[in-house]
Amino acid sequence: MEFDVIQRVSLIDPPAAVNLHTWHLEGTNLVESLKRLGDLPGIFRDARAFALMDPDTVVYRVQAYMPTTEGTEGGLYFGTTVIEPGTVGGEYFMTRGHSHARADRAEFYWGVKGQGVLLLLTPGGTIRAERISAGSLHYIDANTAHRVANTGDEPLIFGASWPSDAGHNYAEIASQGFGARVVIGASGTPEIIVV
Ligand code: S6P
Ligand code: ZN
Repeated sequence: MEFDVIQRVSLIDPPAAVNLHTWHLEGTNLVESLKRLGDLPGIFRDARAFALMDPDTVVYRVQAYMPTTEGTEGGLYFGTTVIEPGTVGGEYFMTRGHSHARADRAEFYWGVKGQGVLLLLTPGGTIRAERISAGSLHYIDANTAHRVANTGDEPLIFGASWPSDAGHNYAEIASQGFGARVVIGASGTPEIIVV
């Protein structure tokens, strides 16, 4: 069968890709960041244990595919986070945690590998916690601060997608804390304590 060709559209590879084994992103418009213990003063409860640890210890790495300018309304971003296993005085390694600068912007997280806890905090102070594991899907509602702790003994990998006009507000969590901490409980398993 023959087609009347008006115009051919060239078939191209997309500008970015996800390695489905490591969830490492490759391509253009990627932004990467790495947080070491020394970059995270004041977020763990046990300041003495924190002071005794090597500040160069890597806690987590983030890669984000940001194909539009930050602040663009209607766009989307895609990211992966890898949190190393470890604790500071029995409190699991975790992300800084944030709400969105445009607080009415929601986000998806999904578990890729490892075990973790997603802490969620509403402006009214309600705290929820969801278990993260390979394949878990987490809808982070608008107006909800979020932080992730790695409760396993291997790196925790999770993916995220959020609006390109969401932005980040770290100041609120930094000054007020999260209201809950994920720690090793008496039985040696993760426990969430309200503080
Ligand atoms: C962005 C999204 C994630 C986090 C990342 C690190 O909205 O929630 O990419 O940035 O997991 O967490 P944090 O709290 O240090 O930004
Ligand atoms: Zn977010």
